[in-house]
Amino acid sequence: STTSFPTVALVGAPTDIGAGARGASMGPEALRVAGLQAALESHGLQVEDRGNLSGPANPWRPAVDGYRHLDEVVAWNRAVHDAVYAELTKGRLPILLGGDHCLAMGSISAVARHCRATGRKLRVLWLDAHADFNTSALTPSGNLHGMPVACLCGFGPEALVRLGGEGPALHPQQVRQIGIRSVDAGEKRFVHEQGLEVYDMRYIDEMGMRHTMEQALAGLDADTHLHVSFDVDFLDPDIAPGVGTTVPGGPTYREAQLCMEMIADTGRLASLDVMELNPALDVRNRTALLAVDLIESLFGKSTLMREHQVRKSTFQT
Ligand code: 4U7
Ligand code: MN
Ligand code: MN
Ligand code: MN
Repeated sequence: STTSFPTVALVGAPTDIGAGARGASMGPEALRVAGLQAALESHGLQVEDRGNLSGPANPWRPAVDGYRHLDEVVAWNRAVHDAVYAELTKGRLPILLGGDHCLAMGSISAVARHCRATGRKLRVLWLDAHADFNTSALTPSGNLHGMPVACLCGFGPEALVRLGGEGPALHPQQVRQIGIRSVDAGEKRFVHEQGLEVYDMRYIDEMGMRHTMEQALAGLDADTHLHVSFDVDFLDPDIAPGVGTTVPGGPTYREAQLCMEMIADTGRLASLDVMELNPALDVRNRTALLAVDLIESLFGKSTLMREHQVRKSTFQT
């Protein structure tokens, strides 16, 4: 059956305030130039581009007490939180165009607040080469794009942990991480201690992407809001060179397509982050074009073809 989506709202957050390389600030425009809006519209979606948020410039300073640019990261995330929350309240499906991955604190805190207000369950799929579960004590870099999952789970500075109001936005059990292949030593211990559900590249190699996604998507129901946080460095750098933190050995084009298609099949996608695209490191906007192609699949590009298949997904009962 054809999935119908609410109107999509594109929200640009042009900053690299939490990253270790400059350039993700150009991500939103590269995604627009790659034709994101027209691509989604070609599948029958209504799309409204809200333009770009604004916030402090990147002062490019060293870490203080384990954080780089904490005040600026807080300011940007407040802007993202307010914008994403406003779109959810209006019944829109927000797509955050990053920007570095620290901004997922703003978007996911808004999604969690919306789910609390509407009594819905929340599941977060974290597609990334990295676990992004560092704290100020564990981080080797001080870069806040390596800490958003920890902060969302309550392990971080007050101003970031409380972006969406009282208490942490997420419980670790609401998160599924896919594609992980670079985790720092202390971060790895903390991931295990907190019981995050991680489908790393070894798991995907052994079990395949289909089984991986069946596991990661198990248990979704009609009351579940599914949020996808897509760090473009999830993808193998051979197909996606335009990111600041490449790690070899990521999902291939076909594996990434299947991942997106199986998410689309659930019919539960309700918000999305597209993060860490760095046009300064890209080759003729190739990575942005690939991201647009994959986002199309996330919104059901291949649904027509799938209707001729007999495969039945385990989560559709
Ligand atoms: B991204 C790193 F040390 N773990 O914390 C860190 F390897 O949003 C990288 O996933 C973080 O791209 C990468 O600085 C953050 C590093
Ligand atoms: Mn990453
Ligand atoms: Mn990330
Ligand atoms: Mn990165």
